Amino acid sequence: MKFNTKAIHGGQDNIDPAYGAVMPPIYQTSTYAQNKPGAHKGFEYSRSGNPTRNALEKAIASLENANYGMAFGSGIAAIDAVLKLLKPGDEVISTNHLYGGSYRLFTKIYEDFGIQFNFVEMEDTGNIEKHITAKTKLLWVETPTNPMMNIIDIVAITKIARKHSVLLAVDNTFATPYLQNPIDLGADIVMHSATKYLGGHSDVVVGLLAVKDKTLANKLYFIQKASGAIAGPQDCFLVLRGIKTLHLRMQRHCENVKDVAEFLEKHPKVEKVFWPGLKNHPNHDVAKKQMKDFGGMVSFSTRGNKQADAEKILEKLKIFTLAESLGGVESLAGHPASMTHASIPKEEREKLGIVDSLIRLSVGLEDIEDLLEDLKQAID
Ligand code: P1T
Repeated sequence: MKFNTKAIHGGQDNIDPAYGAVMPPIYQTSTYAQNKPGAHKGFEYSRSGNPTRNALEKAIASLENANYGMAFGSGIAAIDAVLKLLKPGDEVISTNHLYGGSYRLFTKIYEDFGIQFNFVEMEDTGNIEKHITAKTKLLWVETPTNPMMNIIDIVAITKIARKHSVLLAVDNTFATPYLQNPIDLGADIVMHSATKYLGGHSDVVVGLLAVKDKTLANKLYFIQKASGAIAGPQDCFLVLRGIKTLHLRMQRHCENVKDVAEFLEKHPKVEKVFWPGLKNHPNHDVAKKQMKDFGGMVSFSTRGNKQADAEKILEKLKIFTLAESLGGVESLAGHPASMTHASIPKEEREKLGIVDSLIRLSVGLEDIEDLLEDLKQAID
């Protein structure tokens, strides 16, 4: 099946053997009757498996050209499950640009459990090999990065991961499987905050993993069951419903963001625009090579770099809602330094370009004329 067909049908065969419902029913049950001990219809207890969750897990495996999927209670819970593959003393090399909550999980939880993280600029792959030791077990990549929209070359990193026999995990939240399939590029694990584009309607918090290898999948299923951070059936249903229009929504997000980025670039009060579709973006060529289009997110800073200016713009926006999160049908605007990336120390944050005037936009599906007008009146 091609992508659009997979978004609607992928992994969804025989989804309701009871009545043939076209959408997977919400199996709001904790447990399943057994005829005699061990004689059941494939499900025993909803922490270890639930038919609605199973449908979503199959859907994400299909979309990411993987063989196995796992659904968790949040994107962070999905990342947490990947980190539980590690042991004290192990080392991780992570991109230095990443979602603030991932950074917080790494440094405030897992460093205390004896795992060491090296945050390196992965746009230059030479930096990675410099930090690899016999203890390195995992490379953690986020691309495009949140909120600077840097692009990391997944194929180049795959070569390093293979050479040193370490796992490569890619947070594919910003790109979605519509734009980029890390497993096809050689990654071992793909992670999604399905809270964003996959759910697509800002009404659910869910995390997903997809993997190809059976042994790795079994370890992750064990962690999912043993640690228990599963997604509930109602939430899985909402993500399944969102996925059915992913291709249409992403296409329009990409069209709208292009016009927004071009508008921002020309505005005299805007200093810099961060969007991988711009020819002057430092990783534009890599983005063109590994992504189908450039996504729905754009960030920009204003001349003079004053937080007060960013705050004024954010207060004046009418159609863009000032809120954390991204990837819904509605346009959102955020101030990374005080919101999504506040957990990164100021000095570190500024080195990454997350300056006080930086504004991040999740460009939604409204009419582009209205979005441009809203930005114009707020920035003017
Ligand atoms: O929020 P949650 O579903 O737990 O997902 C965490 C997460 C992981 N990875 C990336 C790239 C993310 O952007 C996020 C969540 N991000 C936001 C809430 C935000 O506004 O950026």
